[in-house]
Amino acid sequence: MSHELRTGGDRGYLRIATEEAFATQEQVDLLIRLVKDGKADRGITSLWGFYGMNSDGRARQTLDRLLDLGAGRIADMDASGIDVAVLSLTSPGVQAYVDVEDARRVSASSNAILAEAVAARPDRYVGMTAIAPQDPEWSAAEIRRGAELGFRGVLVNSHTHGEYLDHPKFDPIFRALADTGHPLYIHPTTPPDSMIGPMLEAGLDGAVFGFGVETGLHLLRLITSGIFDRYPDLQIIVGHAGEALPYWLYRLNFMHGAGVRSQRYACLKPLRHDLFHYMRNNVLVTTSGMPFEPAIKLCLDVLGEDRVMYAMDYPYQYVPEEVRIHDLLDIADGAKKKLMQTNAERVFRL
Ligand code: 1DF
Ligand code: MN
Repeated sequence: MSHELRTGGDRGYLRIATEEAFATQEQVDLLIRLVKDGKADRGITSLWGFYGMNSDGRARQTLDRLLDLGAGRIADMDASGIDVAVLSLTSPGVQAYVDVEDARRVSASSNAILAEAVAARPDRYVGMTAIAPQDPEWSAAEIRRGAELGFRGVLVNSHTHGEYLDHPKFDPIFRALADTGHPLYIHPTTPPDSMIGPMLEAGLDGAVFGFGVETGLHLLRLITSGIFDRYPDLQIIVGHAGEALPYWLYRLNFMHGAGVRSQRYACLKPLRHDLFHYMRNNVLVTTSGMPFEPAIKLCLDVLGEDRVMYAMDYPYQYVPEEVRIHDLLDIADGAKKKLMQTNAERVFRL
């Protein structure tokens, strides 16, 4: 039971893929330098020691595809029936850099390269702004500049040197998100040194597990810190079927409520709503790397059909067969069109 994968909407919907990565040569060169100089944390040393410096076939091919915003990428989209790719600077973006000037410079130059690619193929590409949380005020200005360049969202590769966006110093970033109305995509990176030890020891620090645990924690910290009470219109997107939070939601909500009531932690303050409310009003999840019917159905059940969006996770998971799995999901036609096309059009204002 297989069908051809064509662009153009022959199945009643366009396919808009929402977590699609690119890299720039400058970004990669600096990551490799960081790793070689021993200045990267353990996770980035593991991740970019592989993708940047290994001759393994998967590493080489992935890097070639990351660096291609031209004909090769469009050909892969055509071959897998992807109409539109929402593009973002690959993990860890510029967030692993120690030098803040490096982070600002590569963030800005990557945004310029992306803006040019989107301008060349506005029919196929949508861009998200890369930021340098090392400098929150600069990042806020870059979010506003990104909106002027035509980007439709902002993507952060989770923690920055072990710091999380619930820290008050990052507030200018949320101010700028509120002013532009852009959604924030929290994409994974490897866990910080303070978390990675037992994962690295077992070879489970990367996309296999560490990514999801760390990114789920990031979103959960933002929710429990009250970010959505301060910014009720803010929309945050996470990939990989919600980085496990939809699955855990009952327990998270129960135990969070109990923790708040017992006043066990000074940092856990009462929120205006329960965790279900924020997940159903402020959070969207994508199916990147999770073409897995039980997980997608759980997300649809927990968050509702307006809050789940398709993603391929190109080029890390360029598996055209997984597009077919999405096409053949046993869900109503209306829900499928929302999943593949119209939720992304609404969220990214396409
Ligand atoms: C991997 C996966 C690496 C994803 C990534 O960035 C990444 C991987 C370096 O498979 O090692 O972004 N991903 O999104 O699943
Ligand atoms: Mn990804």
